[in-house]
Amino acid sequence: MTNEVDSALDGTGAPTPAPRKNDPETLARQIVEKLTYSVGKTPAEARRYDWLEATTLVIRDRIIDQWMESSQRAKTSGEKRVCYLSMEFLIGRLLRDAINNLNLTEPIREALSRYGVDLDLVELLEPDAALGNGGLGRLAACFMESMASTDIPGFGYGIRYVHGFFRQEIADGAQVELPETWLAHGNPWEFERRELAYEIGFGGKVTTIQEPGRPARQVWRPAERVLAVAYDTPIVGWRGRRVNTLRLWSAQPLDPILLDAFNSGDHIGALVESNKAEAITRILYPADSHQAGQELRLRQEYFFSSASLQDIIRRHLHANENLSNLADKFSIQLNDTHPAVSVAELMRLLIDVHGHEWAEAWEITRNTFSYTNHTLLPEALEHWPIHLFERLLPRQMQIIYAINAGVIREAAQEKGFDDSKIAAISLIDEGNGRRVRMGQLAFVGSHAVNGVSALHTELMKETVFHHLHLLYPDRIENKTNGVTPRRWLMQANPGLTDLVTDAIGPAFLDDIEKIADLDPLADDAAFRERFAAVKRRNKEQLANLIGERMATQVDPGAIFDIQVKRIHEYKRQFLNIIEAIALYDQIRSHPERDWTPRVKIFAGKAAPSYAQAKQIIHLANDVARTINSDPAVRDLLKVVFIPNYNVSLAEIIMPAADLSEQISTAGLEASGTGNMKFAMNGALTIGTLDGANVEMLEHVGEDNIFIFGLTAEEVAQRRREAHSGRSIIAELPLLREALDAISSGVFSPEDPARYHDLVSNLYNNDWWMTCADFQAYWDTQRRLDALWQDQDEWQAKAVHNTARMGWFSSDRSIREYARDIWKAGPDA
Ligand code: GLG
Repeated sequence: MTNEVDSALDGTGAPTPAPRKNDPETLARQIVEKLTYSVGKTPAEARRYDWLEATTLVIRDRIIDQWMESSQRAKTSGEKRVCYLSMEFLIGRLLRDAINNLNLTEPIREALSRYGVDLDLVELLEPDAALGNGGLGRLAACFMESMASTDIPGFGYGIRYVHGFFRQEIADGAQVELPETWLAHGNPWEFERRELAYEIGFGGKVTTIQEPGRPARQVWRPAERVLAVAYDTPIVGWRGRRVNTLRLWSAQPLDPILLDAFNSGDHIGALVESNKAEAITRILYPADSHQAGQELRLRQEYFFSSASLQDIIRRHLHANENLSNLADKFSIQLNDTHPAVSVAELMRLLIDVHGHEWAEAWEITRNTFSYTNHTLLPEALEHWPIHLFERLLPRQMQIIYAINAGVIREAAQEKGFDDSKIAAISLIDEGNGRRVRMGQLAFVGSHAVNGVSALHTELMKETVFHHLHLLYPDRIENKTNGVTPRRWLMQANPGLTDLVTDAIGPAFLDDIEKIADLDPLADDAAFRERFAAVKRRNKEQLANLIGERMATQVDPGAIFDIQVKRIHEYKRQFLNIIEAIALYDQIRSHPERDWTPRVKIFAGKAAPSYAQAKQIIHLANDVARTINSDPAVRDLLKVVFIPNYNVSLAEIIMPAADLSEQISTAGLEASGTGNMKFAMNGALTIGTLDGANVEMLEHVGEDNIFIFGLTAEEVAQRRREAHSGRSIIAELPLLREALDAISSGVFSPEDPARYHDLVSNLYNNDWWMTCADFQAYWDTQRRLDALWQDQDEWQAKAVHNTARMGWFSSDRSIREYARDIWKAGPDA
């Protein structure tokens, strides 16, 4: 890319910056300039982190030119803008992403090498921005990148947490949580926007004002107020074509210190208000697929929703007379129910602040919002006790009651819903001590509601939103997730990217579905060999990391069998560990057989309060310790748990997998996105018919994916019947012996009863179908062992996976959202 675009600034006649040159010579000079004048070091004195800062600043300048151009274009063209409201953006490191998308990787590498500096080592020092928990937050990050790459004027709105997702250490096999401090040394990617600060209220009272000859008005006088201050991060699209904004809100007190209190000697009391305000954006809640029901969480949700809506309204009124046409100019996507209070807040702003009538406000609201559901797990569906909601957000509560009354009227009058159906759609759950149901609120306040895979969307219609679907049958649609091929293929796997470019030319870089041209090369022995060689190098890199971090030697010649994701019972890491134990047993009992060597790799974090998940981490580590030190298994089986899984680690792991474990209990994983990253990088999948695995099967073909186990329907059926694991365990000696070994303390001799409950739970209640699916899983693993012996076959299937996964790009997802839901973007 040339980057030689004139930055049309703001039309004030200010001079435009000169076009920037991108040759290594110029870049090297500019990096040294930044090092001198911004960092204050000479090249001789500079440490690696100084080079990081100088390089980042040079790249940042180039981005800013494009950023201003993109924002100006969106403003003046009046095109519809898309706002993605998300409590989480798991963006990871940004430097490599920016360099790659500006096509500057080689010139920057060369520029730095002139000073003996290695770009790869410099990049490693950038903190990994972990403002998210897992799939949901990472999806938001992929979507931001894809919106910029597909030329959609997208705007991310979220929270600038001071502490992101905790750092995980493993001590004596158990998870330990440590604070994460990504902002400790400043953040060159963000720009504070002091002029963009909004007041956010909490608590207080609502009074009715009745002026003669006018309709009654409600006025909310909050008891507490804090400021939301904007911090903007540029998000660069592919080839730098468009740069969009991620705007994160930070909470600040209106008065930093209460001087009266301070002067009267109450030094701590003087800071109470300020601490309370700042607490709102201090830390990310670490619960994934689980409702975190504390008051602070509701404060966070309302805080960022209100700030974002006030900002959107300001932006709209900049170019429009009033808010009547808001929905023509802005689409707001609610990422899960975390921002669902926005529905009530927008109504409040429209009616109380901007004087719209209820009916018109409701029309605008519904036309503006759309909502994505990410899970059906009952424990993850957000609902807030009425008393808490009312105390914190009294006016929004009134509005929710009024919305509810309208919906119920419609259901009763137009659809003849009876009481039980009304109870199911009501925004108020009368059963559990009266609660506000955020899913229902998001649903009724949106014109489109989507699931994240075909199966999940169908299950949404049948389960959580069954009755709302009957009431509004056109509202639910599917938008299968995707992942950005820039980060997850090009940056994470440069070896494969070069190989593919060499084989089919560079067109797939701009249109990833063209990677399908690779498909016939699966039959070409020479190509397969090169493909396998790339994989081998990636595996060596991961093996080195494991050797360095954990002092465990693993053989890159073995199958790298990998399960990395949040630790959750439904994701069934436990099933994978049991299989490892059964295999260990078999290798010891039958050393004479021709075993296929395997390295089982795990990584992932457990929510700090999720006891079962923490036990599973402990077990994985205990099993690893025992197996890895047993000379009887030689190099045939190794088990590794890599601590502190995050985006950067994933970028090393995904390209190094031979086998991807996607083994959730069918019907419970909404989509998955790790499954896509692995397959794109040529891993074969062993998985259940769950989430997006179902669509991956359709795309890669049944010969190239290894599906086993109960279907979602069978799981639901079994759950309705008795579901003890006892009878299954009695019939399967492999399973029984593995469980006996766990519960008798073979892996935890220092504390033999450690896993007693974990195992006895399985006997009593096989809720996650671990026992029910065990045999099918075992058999499928043994088929894979056999397949590994035929490397031609294995590698051909791996090539088919890479070639056929283009559809799972988040560019495709985003184009579908733009076309069907937002009606925005270049094709609108
Ligand atoms: C959810 C689901 C995943 C899904 C992701 C993104 O559990 O299956 O892929 O959102 O839609 N809580 C999540 O991470």
